[in-house]
Amino acid sequence: MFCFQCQQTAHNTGCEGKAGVCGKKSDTANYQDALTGALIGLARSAKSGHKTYDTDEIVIKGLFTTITNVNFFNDTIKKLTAKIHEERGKINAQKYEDYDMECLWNDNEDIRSLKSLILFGLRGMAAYAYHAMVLGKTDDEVNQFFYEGLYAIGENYDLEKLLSLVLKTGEINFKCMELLDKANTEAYGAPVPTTVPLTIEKGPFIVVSGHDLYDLKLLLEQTKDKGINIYTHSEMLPAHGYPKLKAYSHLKGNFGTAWQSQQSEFHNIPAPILFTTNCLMPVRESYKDRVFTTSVVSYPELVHIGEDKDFTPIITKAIECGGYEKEMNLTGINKGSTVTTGFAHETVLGVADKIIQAVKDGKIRHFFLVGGCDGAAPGRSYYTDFVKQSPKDTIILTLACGKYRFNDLDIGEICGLPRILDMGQCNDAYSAIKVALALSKVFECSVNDLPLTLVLSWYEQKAVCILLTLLYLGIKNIYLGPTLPAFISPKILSILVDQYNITPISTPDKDLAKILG
Ligand code: SF4
Ligand code: SF3
Repeated sequence: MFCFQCQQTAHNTGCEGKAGVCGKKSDTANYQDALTGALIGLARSAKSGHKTYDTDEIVIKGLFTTITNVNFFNDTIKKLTAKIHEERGKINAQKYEDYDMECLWNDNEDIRSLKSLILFGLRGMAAYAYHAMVLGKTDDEVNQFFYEGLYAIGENYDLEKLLSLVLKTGEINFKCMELLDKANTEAYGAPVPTTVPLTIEKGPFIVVSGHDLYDLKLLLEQTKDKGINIYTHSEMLPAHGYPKLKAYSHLKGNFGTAWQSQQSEFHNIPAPILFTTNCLMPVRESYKDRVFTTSVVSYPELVHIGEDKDFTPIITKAIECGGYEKEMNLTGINKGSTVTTGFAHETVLGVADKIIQAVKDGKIRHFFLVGGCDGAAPGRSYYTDFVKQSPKDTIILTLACGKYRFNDLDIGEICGLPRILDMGQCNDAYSAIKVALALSKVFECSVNDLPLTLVLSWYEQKAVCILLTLLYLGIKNIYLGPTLPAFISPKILSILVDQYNITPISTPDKDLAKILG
């Protein structure tokens, strides 16, 4: 096996040998490579063939399946690969070969670097396209680009051509995030500011993790009036801000913190957990009988909820487990008892006048977007310290699961606005970009000249596609950590540093001093 797609890759060079740091075994990694190679074969076939909606769906599912912490089950991966081969035959009578991923891993390091940026960006984007697709929203340009990008990985393109495709991945991902924003807000309403308790009430409950709001909605519907409470986990937290999800009175609060703490947080939990997407970690014995998967997530021996979305096994398990006997006052990592969410673009732009006035009056000196993935690396305490040390006249915009490092902190308000504004999941980077673009219009300057700095944390491939979107938009001076991606070669890094001044994080005080100068 060889895999270096995520931030925790071994020695920051690549996972090899018997298993990756995430627990993905070598045979699973090899099956995932075969699946990706088959997708490139399908893209070759689609070039002169006639792809259909089914083909798009297979491509999106295939890419999503290979994201870190999504799928650990060889059977599912092999079945999907067989389906890709079958589809290849359906759309084109001529047989196109699969691509051998070894060619990529052994390629010249700069070519490999750019192709990896494209491939990992496509994987991240596929997740967003999938969430939009289940809500009935697709976009031809987005779908078409999956084929263009995959095709390119199998070709001998030069650096220049690949670099332009890297930026195009960012451009198309922006469209894809816009599509998902539209799908989510049309289905569930525009998010509103919401305080979410971390207390777990007594009695049966179900914990829902991952990013898929549609799965959550279906489960809420199926558990209505059954005496079972529902708690979000990790990236599902922003669901509380959506009016049509909030309306379910048994959507009670949030359980636990970010994904990397699940093994200790789920240890002996008296309730089942549903994983709708990443990040699933190898499941421990102490809670193995209570983890359920659905959609593209799967793991050996766990019950998988299929396309009929009949959640009966989870409901039965919740009743059997019974929940806690008394209310549990759980807290966040900084001992806070509630967190807030729901500050998406509509809400923030709804108070734009107030924000603009506060900036003009000097009450808001600077905005920081401190967001992205969480993870287990010790260096990630940087983000907690950064927020704690940020001056009182600054606003922290945040999104994705990295916020669990600080979202339970009470760091005060400015002009009635909380200083920490949670804009949502990682895909809600779209909201942050919308707000930044709107502010740049008002202040008649470019986004790079706004009193705004992006301090990002990355882990998996959705963070890759978001980073590419920011680069495509010409956003400079991004602080990135906790480490730089292993798949970016020194030469490609120097291009990114020269053109975009991407800066590795150092220490909160040094970076704050530099930014606020
Ligand atoms: Fe290693 Fe990350 Fe790949 Fe897992 S996903 S095998 S941790 S690089
Ligand atoms: Fe987190 Fe896995 Fe990336 Fe959507 S849940 S951000 S790491």
